[in-house]
Amino acid sequence: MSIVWTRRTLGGVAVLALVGTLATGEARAEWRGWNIHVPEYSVSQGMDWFTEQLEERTDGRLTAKTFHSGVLGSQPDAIEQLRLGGIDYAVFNLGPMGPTVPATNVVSLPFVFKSIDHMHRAMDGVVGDALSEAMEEQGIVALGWYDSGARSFYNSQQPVNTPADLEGMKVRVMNNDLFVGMIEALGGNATPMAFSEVYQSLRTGVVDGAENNYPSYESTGHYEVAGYYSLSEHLIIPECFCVNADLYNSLSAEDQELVRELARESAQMQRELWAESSQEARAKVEAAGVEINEVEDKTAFQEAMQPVYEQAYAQQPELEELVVLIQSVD
Ligand code: GTR
Repeated sequence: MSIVWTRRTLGGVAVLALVGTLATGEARAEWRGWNIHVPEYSVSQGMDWFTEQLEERTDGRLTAKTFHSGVLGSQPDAIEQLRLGGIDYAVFNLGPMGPTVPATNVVSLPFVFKSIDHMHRAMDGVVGDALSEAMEEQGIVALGWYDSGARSFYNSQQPVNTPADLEGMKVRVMNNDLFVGMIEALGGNATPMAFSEVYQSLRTGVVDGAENNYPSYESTGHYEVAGYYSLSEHLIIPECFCVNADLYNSLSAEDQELVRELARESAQMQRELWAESSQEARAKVEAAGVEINEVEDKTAFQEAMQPVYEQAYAQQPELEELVVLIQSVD
């Protein structure tokens, strides 16, 4: 048993309490959380609510601090850090989770969900359960599913209406070969790159475009340097509130339940904020002069991206069953 000092507030007065970490052994006094987004982002707000509640509901026995804006490193690195215990909890997009937990690749297949609501129903049910199990085998406990809307293409050159408009274009993708295949299937050149590097790369022409949802397009300032946003909505990828498995398993059954409940509630709250913030972000980029276009014929993109499924099934046959599982959800 190790002894640690934690601070807690009683009736507004800060007091120091001496507590033993008991079964938690080496666990940090204050959990350390990774987040890629700026503090105003819906994901950040959900995580902040979680940390406040955790401290309040345990009278300061459990405390956590979230480091926003990616200051603890890139997402692929943070996923590894979370498995090793250098980071205790995080909200990750499942896109870059694929190299670590291959089953999660299923949600990175283009047009795999019918809608954002369909994604929520699937993740809150059988699909979420199957992916949680696969993640747990890699030391990651998924406690709740956050929203990340739908991702669309944007670039500095021209509106994208058909796959041919992406031909020869240099497009930044998240770190996962699946997305490289996706851009290649459309005739573009894919560049996997950390989120934090995209702004400069767009500005200097290292890449011509990227793809993301409205809130990320807006909060990163990408709209300032890539003014064409085309509503292809080709990817709907959920995000997970994840905790390091050793830490989670070291908690009492009651604390596990509390942490799970708070993560779920924070996800619920974030989903509501998401819907609002997407509209706000759209209004903001439009007001700044971004040209937004609907993509009339999404089937053309769906058909052009079909090879992504074939390649993925060839490499990971179990994905086919997971796709069927998604399709079994109404
Ligand atoms: C955002 C997502 C981030 C990150 C980013 C990216 O939509 O919330 O976690 O994955 O996209 O494109 O790297």
